[in-house]
Amino acid sequence: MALVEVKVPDIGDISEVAVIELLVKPGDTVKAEQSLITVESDKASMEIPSSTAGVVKELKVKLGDKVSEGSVVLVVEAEGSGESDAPAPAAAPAAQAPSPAPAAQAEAPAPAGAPASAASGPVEVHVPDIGDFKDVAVIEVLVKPGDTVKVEQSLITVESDKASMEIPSSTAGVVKEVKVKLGDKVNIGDLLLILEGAAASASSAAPSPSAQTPAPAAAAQTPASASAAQAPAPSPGAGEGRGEGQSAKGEASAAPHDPTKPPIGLPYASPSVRKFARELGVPLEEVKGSGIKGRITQEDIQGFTKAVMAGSTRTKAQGAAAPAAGGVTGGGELGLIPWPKVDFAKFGPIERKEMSRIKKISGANLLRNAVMIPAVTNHDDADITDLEAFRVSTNKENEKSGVKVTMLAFLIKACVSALKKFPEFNSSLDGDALIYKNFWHIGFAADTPNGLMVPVVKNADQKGVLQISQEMGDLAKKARDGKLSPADMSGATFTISSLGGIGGRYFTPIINAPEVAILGVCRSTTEPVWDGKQFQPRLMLPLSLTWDHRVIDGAAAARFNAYLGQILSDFRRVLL
Ligand code: CAO
Repeated sequence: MALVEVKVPDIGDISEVAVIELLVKPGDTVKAEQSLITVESDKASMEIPSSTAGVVKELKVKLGDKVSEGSVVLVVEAEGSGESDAPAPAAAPAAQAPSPAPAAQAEAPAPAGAPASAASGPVEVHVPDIGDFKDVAVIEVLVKPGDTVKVEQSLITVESDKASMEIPSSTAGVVKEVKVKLGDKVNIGDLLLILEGAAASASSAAPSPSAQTPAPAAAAQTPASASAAQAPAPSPGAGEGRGEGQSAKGEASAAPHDPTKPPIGLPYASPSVRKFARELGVPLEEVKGSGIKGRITQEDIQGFTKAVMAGSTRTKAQGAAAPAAGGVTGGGELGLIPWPKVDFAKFGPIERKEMSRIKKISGANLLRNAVMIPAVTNHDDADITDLEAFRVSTNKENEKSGVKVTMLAFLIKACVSALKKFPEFNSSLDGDALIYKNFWHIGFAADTPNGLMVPVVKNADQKGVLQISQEMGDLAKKARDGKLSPADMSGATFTISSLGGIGGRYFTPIINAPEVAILGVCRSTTEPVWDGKQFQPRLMLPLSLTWDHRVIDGAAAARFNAYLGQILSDFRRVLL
């Protein structure tokens, strides 16, 4: 098997572009031309394809790295075992290389019908030279008849399977007729629209023929604010964003997008992710990106879709049509004042560190759950004196088995019993209905170096305390090693968050939607408890039950806690 280095091919006039997505990992089998990474300049994003089929042995780049033509992306064990038929990476065919704005294009001749330098009559606006792109699909039409457009204002967004870009106007004027529609395939020179009262601002600044020529690369090196003699460039971002004011409605007041600035308006996403979102009908602008600079990844689209399907998120269109599950509309409608922006460096030295991916994802979920669930917490205490004695003796007896029983395993079993007695605690909201689940999968919060994770003990009702302890130990280890699979973390019907091993008295855990309740447990302490005649030293376990007030009321929560306390004080009740 020959190891082949796959390098960044000729990507036109672009160097030092940031890696914003890794699309493969070691062990993956890749085909020739399969996209390996997505890179992004301030003009466009594009996927870098593999020149070779094989198995990925090593990734040579990481998120945020800057790459240029010739940079090694990864090492592939080439199919065909290193024989000479394995294409050498350096020979990556240019055709595979997305090159949205090759430098050579800067001097490209004006496309047929390039705008007149100054005109008041109708002027045709054509697709400028867009490099290697042929038959690219129109994915957005950003103006309509009657709109006033400025020079360099984006008119349409086009997309190939490797990159997307906005096509700017070479001329200012009022749109008389748009000659393309969504889904059309366009090429250099194709007629885009007809402008009236057009007067190319280029004319006043530089009457040279090249100045009137839409030349992507030339302008790509020049801020939009520079002289209009610079021909307009296909602007950034590959359709990732529109300049402020450059709305799809094409308001007359629209300011041309400044390509030196990150696009505002539409979100960042690679062409394949945008395509994926379109296929699923996901409104990209409503998806929160978890990638670099808030870039939307395929996982974000999948997560958004799952959340919409589960009823925990609504698209704006859905929000306008009907109330969300449980009658709450989107969090974006809270009308809150903006988050305070403080320059902390003014007050002392600071250090900025990116949060872990897990923290970002769990943070977004926690925020939604905290904001959208009318949650209340009931605190109570359970007498676990006898249970603790039983646990200690069980552990002594089982010393050799290697399985250590902790209080949490008993709590899981006790909670199953309480959930069976109070089934609404084991339910989920579905619009105006409740889904009662006839299975008891208990999630438990596990503290890991990367953040909080919630593995799930499935079918806890069918398992003994020893088996639950064993499974919990395995799952907690997997969590700490970062090896939990999505299946390990899904399906919970109720969650327990135990801080008993750490300390504290009571806390208010946040419900793990779409569940409707969560039990928080803190450290047990020996306390004097009045038995009617005298104070007895009893081991008391603090319980904090948070519940969704749309589903559960305070009386039910108090009963749940009381029942749980009874079981924990005399575990034989589990058998009843
Ligand atoms: N009272 C007193 N002692 C307790 C206790 C309690 N309620 N619960 C556990 N302990 C003791 C255990 O008996 C053990 O003592 P020994 O080492 O002397 O035997 C010690 O605390 C450590 O227990 P543990 O934490 O390893 O085991 P666990 O089964 O209680 O918990 C796990 C496992 C994975 C849940 C835990 O390690 C963890 O990650 N807890 C943090 C959960 C968390 O972060 N919740 C907050 C979520 S909101 O941000």
